[in-house]
Amino acid sequence: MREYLILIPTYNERENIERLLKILIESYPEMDILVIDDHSLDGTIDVLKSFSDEYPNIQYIVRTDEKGLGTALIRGYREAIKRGYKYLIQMDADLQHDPSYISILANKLREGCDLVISSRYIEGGRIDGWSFTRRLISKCANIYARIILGIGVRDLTSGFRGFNVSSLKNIIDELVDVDGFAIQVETIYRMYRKGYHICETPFIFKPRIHGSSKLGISIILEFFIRVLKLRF
Ligand SMILES: Nc1nc2c(ncn2[C@@H]2O[C@H](COP(=O)(O)OP(=O)(O)OP(=O)(O)O)[C@@H](O)[C@H]2O)c(=O)[nH]1
Ligand SMILES: [Mg+2]
Repeated sequence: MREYLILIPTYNERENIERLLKILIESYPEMDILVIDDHSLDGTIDVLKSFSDEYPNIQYIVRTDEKGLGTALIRGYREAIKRGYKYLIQMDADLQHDPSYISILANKLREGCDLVISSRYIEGGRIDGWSFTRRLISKCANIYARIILGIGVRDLTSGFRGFNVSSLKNIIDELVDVDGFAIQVETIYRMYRKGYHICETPFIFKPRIHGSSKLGISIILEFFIRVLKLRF
């Protein structure tokens, strides 16, 4: 069994996932890749099939019974535990998460971080290409969660991160099924409560070129409610 699993959730990301998988194969041949797709209808699944036919280290799961980023990631975490990986790298498919940062995350995990977050809100990090409104939502979500939960982490919603799988194993049964990015803060909070070593490294978030965002009002609302429930 290999050490690293890269976990990527997808929903209608055909062009992006094709580009991303090509880069990952070139840059990180030693890592395995698992894509969790929620029955995309844009040809993403065809791309996944052809890559996994050609490269044995690329696998994918198409979910037909469930939908949503949160439960897709939880499924991926469970697979990483079941398959016995030591480290898990989680990233988006839409190329907003530059794969060159994976080596930094991997190093941090080796150095002893249980969870390492690619952070847009520490020195050296930033967001390129988001609208004012999108920035505002992200900023408010982070300030809100930091105050309510009392955690010092600056970027609680970043989906580009690395886990030590043995620590993930100790929180997996506490994770509540959520649809959207509330899962990102949920995992941080559970690990923080257990006293795990959480690190942040600076990261420049890139604009989305292909495909479209899946962020909607219900996912934003879910986040604000879920944070309250976590705390109280
Ligand atoms: N499996 C699965 N993946 C999803 C779902 N919703 C989003 N994703 C994936 O999760 C990642 C993040 O979703 P995005 O819509 O890009 O969210 P975001 O990056 O916060 O928002 P943008 O900056 O607007 O793109 C992408 O790889 C999506 O394809 C879903 O319901 N199921
Ligand atoms: Mg995105």
